Amino acid sequence: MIESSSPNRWTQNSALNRWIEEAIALCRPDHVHLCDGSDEESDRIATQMVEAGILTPLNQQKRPGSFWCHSHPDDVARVEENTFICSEKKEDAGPTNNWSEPAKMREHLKKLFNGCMQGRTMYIVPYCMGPLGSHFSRVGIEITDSPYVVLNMKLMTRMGEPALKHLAQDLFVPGMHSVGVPLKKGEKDVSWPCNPTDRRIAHFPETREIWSYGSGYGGNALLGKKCFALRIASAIGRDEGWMAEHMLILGITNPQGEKKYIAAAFPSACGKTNLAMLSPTLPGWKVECVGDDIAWLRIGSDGRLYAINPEAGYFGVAPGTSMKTNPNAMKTLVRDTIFTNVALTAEKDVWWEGINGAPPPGLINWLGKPHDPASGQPAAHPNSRFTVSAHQCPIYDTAAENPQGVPISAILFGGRRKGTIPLVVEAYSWAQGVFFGAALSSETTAAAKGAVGQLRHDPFAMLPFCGYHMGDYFAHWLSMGEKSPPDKLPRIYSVNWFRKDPSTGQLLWPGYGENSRILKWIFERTSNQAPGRETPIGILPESIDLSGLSLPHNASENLFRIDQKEWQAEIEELKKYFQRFASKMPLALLAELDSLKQRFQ
Ligand code: TSX
Ligand code: MN
Repeated sequence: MIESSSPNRWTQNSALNRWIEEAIALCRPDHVHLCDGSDEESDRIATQMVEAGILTPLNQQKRPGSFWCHSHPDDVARVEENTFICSEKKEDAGPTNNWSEPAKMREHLKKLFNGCMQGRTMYIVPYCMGPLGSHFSRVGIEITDSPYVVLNMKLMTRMGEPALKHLAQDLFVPGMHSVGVPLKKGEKDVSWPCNPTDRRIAHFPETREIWSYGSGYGGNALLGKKCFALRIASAIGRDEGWMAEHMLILGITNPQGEKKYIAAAFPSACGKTNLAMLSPTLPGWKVECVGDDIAWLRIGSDGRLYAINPEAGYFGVAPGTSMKTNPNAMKTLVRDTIFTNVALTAEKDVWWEGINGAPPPGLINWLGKPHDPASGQPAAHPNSRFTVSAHQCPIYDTAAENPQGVPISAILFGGRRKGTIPLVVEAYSWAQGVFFGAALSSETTAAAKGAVGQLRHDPFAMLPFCGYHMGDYFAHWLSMGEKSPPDKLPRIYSVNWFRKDPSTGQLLWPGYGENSRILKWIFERTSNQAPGRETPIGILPESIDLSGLSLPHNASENLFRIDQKEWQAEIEELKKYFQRFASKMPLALLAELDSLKQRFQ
C-alpha cells in the first residue's frame, strides 16, 4: 500500500510532487517506483518481465542484452482515429485533427483512469527530450503502468535522474499513461495488457499535457515521441518561435572533408531511417546520422537554422531492413535491442520479411504461434519494430550531443510518387519551399491499411502529428523564413526516389546508397558550386554525377521530365486540397500555387 506522505517525498520540484500525489490518488497503484534511469534499474525490470513471460531473452551469443516480445493482436500501431487535440476552440485543432472539448475529455479521462493501476506498479519516468544541458531541450514526466514503456523510454530518451536535474531550470510536460487493465487481488496478468475498446490518446496543447489510455504500443505509449516531441512541441514551437518537425537529420561530408547537415521530411513507408543512415556509393563521401525521425529547429544568433534530435534512440520498422537496404541499422541492432512483433527463430534470434531470403524453419510468428509459410501471412507484423539506443549506430554523429544543435544547409521534402514529381528540384525561395512542404503527398503501400497506390496528402509529413491548425502551421513556417536573410536560411528541395517509367512501370532510380548522388548535387548547390536550370516547377540539376551507374533506358530523361498535363492535374488537386484550410490558408501559399500555374502558361 502507498502511504500518504509529505509533499516533497518524490523530487525537489513541488509542482511535480503534487502531480505525482494526484496521480497516485487517481490511479491507486499497488506500488510506485520513481525511475532513476540506471542500467541496474532497467536490468531489474527486464528480469521481472522475463520471469512474468512478457519478454523472451534472445540468444546471448547472437544478440546479447536483447529481448523479443509480441503485442496483443489489436495493439500493433498508432491509433489515429482515437488521437485527439483538445484545444479550447475547435478551430485551433483544425480540419486534420480529431478534436474534443478539453473539459469533456478530462471528465472522461478521469473516469477511465480512476483505479486503473490497481494491482500494478506505477512507474514515474522523468525524461529529457534533447541533449542534457541544451537550451533546446525540454523535460517530460511520463507516469505509466507499463514496464515495457519504461524499458523503451530508457532507450529512446535521456531518462531518469539526469532528466530531473535538467528540470531544475524548466517546466515539465506531464504525460499520464495506462494500459487500462487493473488487476484484481490475485488475478494473473496477461503478457500484453491493453484495452482496445476504449483507447484514447489525448493532447492538451494549451496546458501542455498528454493523457494516453488503453494501448501499450509505440507512438501511443512512449509519450516522449509523437505526443510530446511532435504534437505538443509543435504548439510550443509556434508560441516560442521555433519548429518541431517530423524530420531526419544527417551530416554529410564531401571528399575534401567539408561537412554540412541536411534535414528531411518523408511520409511513412518512404525509407526515412534508411536515408538517415545512408551508406553513400559515391567514393569519398560520408554520411553520419544525427536522427531518424524528429527534429527541433530554431534560428541561431548567427541567423542560421539549427537542429537537434530530441530523441536518443530509434524505434524503427523492422521489415525491409537488411544488410542491403540499411547495413548501419543492422549493425546497430547487434545487442541491447528490444524487438516487438518480429518473428523468433529456433535459435532464439529475430527474423522479418526482407531481412535476407526465405523464412528459416521453426519460426515463431509475431502472434507467438508456429509460422506457416503456406498461409500467405507474414511472420513478422508489417509494423514490427526495433528499439535501440542511437549510440550503437556505427555512423552516429557525435554532433547529435551538441547542445547548440547542428546548422542545417538544406531541407528535403519527399514522397512516394510514380509520376509528376522529379528526382530532385530546388525551390526558388523559402516561400516556394514551404509550398513544397504543404504540397507533399505520397502513394500508399501495402504496409498501410486501405487501398494500395492511392495518393494521400501529407503536408510536411506532419498530417497525424501537428498539434494545431494545419493552416496556422503553414503560416508559422512562412514566418520562420522572415527571421533571417535568404542566404542564411537552408535551401529547400523536393525529392522523389520512386518515379516509374510510365510505359513499362519500371522504377527509374536505384535509390538507397545511390541517393548520395542527389545529396552531392544538393551539397554543392548550397555552396553555389553546382549549376541548375530554371523550370516552371523550380531549379533542376544541369547534371548529376552518374559515374559508374547504369540506369534503365531513358531513365535520366524520365526522372526529370516535367509533364505539363500531369502538372495541371497536380495544381488542380492542390487547389482543392488547400480549400480544406479555408481562411487559415496563407495567401502566400495560394500565390505560390498561382505562380506555378502561370509559369505553365
Ligand atoms: O528506403 C528506401 N530508399 C531510401 C534509401 C536511402 N527505399 C525503401 C522504401 C520502403 C521503406 C526505397 N525503395 C528507395 C530508397 O531510395 N527506393 C526504392 C525503390 C526501389 C526498390 C527496389 C529496388 C530499387 C529501388 N531494387 C533494385 O534496384 C534491385
Ligand atoms: Mn515517424
